[in-house]
Amino acid sequence: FLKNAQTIGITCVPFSGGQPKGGVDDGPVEMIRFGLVDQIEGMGYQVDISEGMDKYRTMQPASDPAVGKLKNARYVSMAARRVSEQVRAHCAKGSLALTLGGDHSIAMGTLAGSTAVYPDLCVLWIDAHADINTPATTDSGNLHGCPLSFLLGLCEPDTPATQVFDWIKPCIRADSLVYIGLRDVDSGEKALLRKHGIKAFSMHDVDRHGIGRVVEMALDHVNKDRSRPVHMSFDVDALDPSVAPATGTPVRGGLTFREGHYICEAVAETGCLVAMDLVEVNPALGDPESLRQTVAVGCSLVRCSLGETLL
Ligand code: B3U
Ligand code: MN
Ligand code: MN
Repeated sequence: FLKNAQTIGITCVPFSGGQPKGGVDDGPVEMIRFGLVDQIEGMGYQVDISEGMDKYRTMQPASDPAVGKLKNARYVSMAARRVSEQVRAHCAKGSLALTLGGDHSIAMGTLAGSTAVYPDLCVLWIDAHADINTPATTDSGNLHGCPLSFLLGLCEPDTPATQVFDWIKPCIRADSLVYIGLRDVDSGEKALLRKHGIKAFSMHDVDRHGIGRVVEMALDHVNKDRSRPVHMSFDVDALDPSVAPATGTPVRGGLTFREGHYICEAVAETGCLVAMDLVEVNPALGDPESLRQTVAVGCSLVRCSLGETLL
């Protein structure tokens, strides 16, 4: 694959069906309104935005009864499928696929799309949560807590849930995924991480080793010689709520402003980034200053991932 893409292919996904709080579907429009496109063009990239802001909202089925415990399963599946086609098309053109969410369930689509073009890519999942619940282990039934179980092929086979998501084929190997930032992981998820030997750097590890060492160890685990394409899925709730307050499920004790940016800078330095998701910015939560701060930090993480602060 070609390192350092010159075009950024943006997919805006105003979608909130993977969790119960409205407002996260306004994440993309707020980041664009904040000037993200101009900022990226100002860095010397071409920007290719595929479509408008209202597509996903209009896809909600009239009736979407629970599938087992899963809420809005048909809606999430249809939206993610559309996302996968957009991301796949960007990657196929050699653009870096940047997806602005939306809740994290859309990563079912972004990773299905990116891995279709780059089957050998590795995944950095930056999050307070592990998002690896299966349809059986989820307590909440919120699909933003489940995308990785579908992508890794960990769901219980032949259930109504796997039928709704039958278009998702297992596309990520357990040893190609690494987490940074975890601090709120369900017991069923911990069992899955152990069972499949999935590498995870929690906030405890960040405290112990420092972010520099953690990112180096994370990249060494999935991308030893920095030759594989990287898809980074960045949930803004990985950051401490003092840094990114406007998000649906804030958890205390998160990454500092610099730790979050350091991850993005180190990934930019590899030149291997082919896809990035920036998700769970919810402009409806908190006061106007919380909103401004969270949107600003989201845009700044994106720019750093594209190399802004490298000298
Ligand atoms: N693990 C819980 C909570 C959660 C996951 N992702 C977020 N919250 N943002 C769940 O609902 O699966
Ligand atoms: Mn997440
Ligand atoms: Mn999260």
